[in-house]
Amino acid sequence: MQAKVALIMGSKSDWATMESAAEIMDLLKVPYHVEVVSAHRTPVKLAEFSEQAVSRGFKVIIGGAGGAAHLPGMVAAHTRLPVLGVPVQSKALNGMDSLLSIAQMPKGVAVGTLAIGNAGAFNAGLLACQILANEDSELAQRIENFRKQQTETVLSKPDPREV
Ligand code: RP5
Repeated sequence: MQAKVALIMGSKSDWATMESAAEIMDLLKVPYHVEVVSAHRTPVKLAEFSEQAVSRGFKVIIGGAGGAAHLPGMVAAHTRLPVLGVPVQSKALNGMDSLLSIAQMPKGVAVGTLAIGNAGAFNAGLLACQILANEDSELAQRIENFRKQQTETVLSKPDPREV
């Protein structure tokens, strides 16, 4: 099936974080394309990838990067597709650098910024599915089921000492 989500990241070292986006998309049966595309090390590839994203049939792009995390913003500069940015937790500054680099976009070029680390990556995958679900009623139902199950799991074990 044609992948409608592009899951890209600045380095192979980002995969440990970004695989959380893949995890929820696998669960919700949404196909995605994965690739390392670096804003700093492969800038021409990043521009070409972003410019071709619409014609390749992608509907959403998830971009993860750490440190001076220009990737999501630079991708957004080259495409009208919605870009979800995931700040990867850096060693030096614990991801605050990544977060601010991704969140503080100038007016007129939008990036939807998620939380630092695995929770942010998971939610980026979930949000991409929710965007696609507007045009896919079966996917919408799978998301409803996921949310219901999550709620039931919390309600069924209210004792915090219980595993
Ligand atoms: C960023 O630099 C990447 O997104 C990664 O989070 C960070 C470190 O990259 P490596 O030195 O591990 O390749 O571009």
